[in-house]
Amino acid sequence: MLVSVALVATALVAVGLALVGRSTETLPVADGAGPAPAPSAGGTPERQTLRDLMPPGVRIGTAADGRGLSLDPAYRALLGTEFNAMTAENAMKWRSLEPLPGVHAWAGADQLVEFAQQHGQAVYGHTLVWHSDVPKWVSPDWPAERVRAVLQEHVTTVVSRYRGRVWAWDVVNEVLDEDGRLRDTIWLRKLGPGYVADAFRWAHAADPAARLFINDYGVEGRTRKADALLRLVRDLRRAGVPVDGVGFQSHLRWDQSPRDLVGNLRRFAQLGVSVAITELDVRVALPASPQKLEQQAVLYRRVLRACLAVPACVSFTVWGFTDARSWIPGYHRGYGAACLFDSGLAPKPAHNALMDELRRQASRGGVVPGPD
Ligand code: 9MR
Repeated sequence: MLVSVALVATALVAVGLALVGRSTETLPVADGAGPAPAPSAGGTPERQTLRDLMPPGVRIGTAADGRGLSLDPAYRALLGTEFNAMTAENAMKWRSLEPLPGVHAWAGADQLVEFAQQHGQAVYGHTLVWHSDVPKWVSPDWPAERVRAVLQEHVTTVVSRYRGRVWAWDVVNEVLDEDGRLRDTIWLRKLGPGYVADAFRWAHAADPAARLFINDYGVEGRTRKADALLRLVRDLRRAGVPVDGVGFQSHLRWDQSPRDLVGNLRRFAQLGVSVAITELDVRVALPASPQKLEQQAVLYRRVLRACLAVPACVSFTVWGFTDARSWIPGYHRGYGAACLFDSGLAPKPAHNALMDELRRQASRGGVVPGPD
């Protein structure tokens, strides 16, 4: 019975999306995964999951953590059933992949890619060029040519290794500072602003089929930084640089909603790129209370609605799904409880809100009108 409900809901979503004009591109999963499981395959007979209800053409992803995957069967089970996409939270960062020059440590990233293959999940690669997590052996004292050579080698090696198994890459991450200027990094200092375009060209050469994203935070609403990102993407596209998409990280606070999420996503889409919610979490000031978790749920729902309202939005990814393994308490003192599941892996109001939103949209045959 529940299976047929899920199938009907899925069909209704398909109709709804046809009405709003979303392209229903086939979702490639990691190579070798075989056909993606049937819509209800992720859920137990008793419980539908996000993955069961997500409309075709939009992936539901999460950042994944290698430790959780190796050590915690309950974590593995939820990861495999709730999501049809995953991003390596840390395992594909340069410092993780190449601890010594030319010496690669692929095991952590490979483990995630294999898990994704086994569970019909697409892999979102994160991240090739970033100012953080650069291996210590890369020296700012090197001449520019040497810096350029190791960066190109890194991008080419990593993208080539996962060619056909990673559907999209964050090629450059957080290249803008808070004022919207190119961030002062080793890459900008040594290579000049052209490093951004070069990184996309190197990645494209290594895997012409991968979707190539620029990813940043603080750009979800109409901010000055978002204006600057829009100009940067427009200029790159005009110059023929293979930028396919823009990632909106969306590390939000429970009491602050970005301004005009839908309008902001739309203006990027008008440049001809895909857009994606890439790292959503909504932290609350501790201690959490039922009221704060309800407000948090409103924000999760609002971001999902914004993505579903914009046909160019191809994925909706949360930055970890359980409070037990979130980065927030370690980085934002006094905050936590940012995820869809609590530390005992029980669904929180935010998870219920996403499920409810997906069901409502399916039953109404498309995007529900109203404020974002
Ligand atoms: O969640 C990640 C945390 O475990 C790492 O210690 C940290 C540094 O590598 O990166 C965190 O993830 C970041 C992501 O890679 C880029 N956008 C911001 C994320 C949160 O800081």
